[in-house]
Amino acid sequence: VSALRLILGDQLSRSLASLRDCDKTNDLVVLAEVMEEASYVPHHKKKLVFVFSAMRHFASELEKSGYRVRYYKLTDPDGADSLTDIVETLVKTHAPDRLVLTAPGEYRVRNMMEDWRETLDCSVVILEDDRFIASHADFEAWAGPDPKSLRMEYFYREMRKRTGYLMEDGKPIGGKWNFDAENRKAIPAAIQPPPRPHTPPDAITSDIIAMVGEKFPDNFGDLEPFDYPVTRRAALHALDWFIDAALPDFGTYQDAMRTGDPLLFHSHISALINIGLLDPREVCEKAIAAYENGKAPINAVEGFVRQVIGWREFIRGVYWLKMPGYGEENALNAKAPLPDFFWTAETDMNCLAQSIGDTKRLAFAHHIQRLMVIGNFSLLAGLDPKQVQHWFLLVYFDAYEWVEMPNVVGMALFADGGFFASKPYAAAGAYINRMSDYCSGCVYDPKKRTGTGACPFNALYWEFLDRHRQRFASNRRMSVILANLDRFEPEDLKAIRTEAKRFRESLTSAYAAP
Ligand code: FAD
Ligand code: DLZ
Ligand code: SF4
Repeated sequence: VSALRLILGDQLSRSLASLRDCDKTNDLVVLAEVMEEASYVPHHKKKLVFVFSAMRHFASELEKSGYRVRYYKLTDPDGADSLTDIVETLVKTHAPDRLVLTAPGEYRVRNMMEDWRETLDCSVVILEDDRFIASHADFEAWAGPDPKSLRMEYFYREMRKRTGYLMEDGKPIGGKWNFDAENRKAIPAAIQPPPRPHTPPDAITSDIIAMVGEKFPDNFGDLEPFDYPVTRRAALHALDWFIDAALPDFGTYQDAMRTGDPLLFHSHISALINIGLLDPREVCEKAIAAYENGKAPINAVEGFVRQVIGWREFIRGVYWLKMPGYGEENALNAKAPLPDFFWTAETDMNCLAQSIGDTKRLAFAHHIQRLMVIGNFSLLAGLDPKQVQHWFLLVYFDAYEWVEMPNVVGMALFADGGFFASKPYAAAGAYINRMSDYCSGCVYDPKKRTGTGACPFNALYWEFLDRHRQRFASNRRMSVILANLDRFEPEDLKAIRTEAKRFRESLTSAYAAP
């Protein structure tokens, strides 16, 4: 063997840097299901099925294309517990000249690979993961030395210029960079999203479902029904469906939430991009083609492209800039343990029961459910950022630390003190009531601030602002909100404090995380 090429479970792209110059005759491509990766957090059962099945399908496609592939199943008797064990064994048996790798998404795995440089008896080559549009060096150059704060919007404009996406003569198409103001509508009951294509399990996926059921019975979430794309072909089919059927209304209803349907007009492709089955450039280019062909409006296409070349790339940049140590940040000194209902979805707060219920069922919830329901609750209730990160990393099938951590630490919890969020994403019941149908099915009244039947988000919201008043006083974007707080009568404020405290004390956290 000349080169050993280890492909990680989220590197399932034929265009991957470490496959590009592969010598099909002399090189050995390796993919390995290992317990260490399968259990660094107790992943949702559907996430495990998704990753393993996509890995097995990818390996089998490589084999069909003539690559020499060594695939380790989790249950193989000659398997190993960790990626380190796998490469150590293979280097001993095959004595390759070099181990060729594509840089991993996570810091933890990068450290592991750096250790291999010392411990393995062959050279270790780590190539840049150029499936991302901005390299680490690009992002660092844009951010400048030791930045105190960064804003996605400016990074996004650079990315638009660099890719030329939605640009004409150096200017943004449609006359402005951002059409977000048009993308905040609630969804009327009469509007039904078009039916999605199905991808029922094939024999490979069915085997894995049985294996995950057996080996991970106590992990969070429903194992079945499993209906996610696990091949490049099925991923492309899902993308094409989105572009044709859902993209036109994606922008308008991007922030809307509806009972029983967390997908609505969303693309549902985050996991497919993150694992490598779809490429971020191709998804943007297909969306832009739909705009150019008059099939989707600018607010939808710009909104979508911004998520992918803006937010996704920015979030990754922040992660690598702030690691190590980012996960430890706790600017608001939040210490409360995760309530049991995060695991059971059993709470009489309907918005949380629905959003966590969707998460349990599907290993998915859309952005506003994550940010403005579950994240917002975690922020207001002062939940420990480490526990919240752990939860978000294990429950979603698109979750890898590089994308989960900044979204939780920076966006949802303001635990980095506002490194990239100009103000906390805190909201009372009125926001959830405006953007969803959850409140009509809830025992609480979103319009009531305190007293019997009042929505708990309301007292929590005002008490949160009251608690952090000093910190937010110098934030210009918070001044109007704090001025409202100042108008409360002393007895109102007292009731808010008492009820928020009582509510927080009523939360139980006895359930052991899986
Ligand atoms: P769409 O709404 O259709 O958006 C299109 C694409 O844009 C997504 O597929 C995704 O690739 C990208 N994108 C959009 N927003 C973001 C963002 N904030 N960060 C990174 N990419 C983005 N996304 C993950 O991929 N993995 C995570 O672990 C994850 N954890 C999150 C945790 C919290 C607390 C929050 C608030 C957001 C998190 N997100 C995460 C971002 C976002 O919620 C999901 O990417 C999105 O819901 C996926 O659904 P979709 O594919 O239908 O997205
Ligand atoms: C998420 C995941 C899981 C569950 N299992 C594996 C695995 O068995 N083997 C593997 O190579 N990768 C797996 N992955 C993806 C890795 O965790 C991911 O590559 C790293 O977190 C780096 O982003
Ligand atoms: Fe959530 Fe409050 Fe609405 Fe109930 S009333 S669904 S708790 S926002």
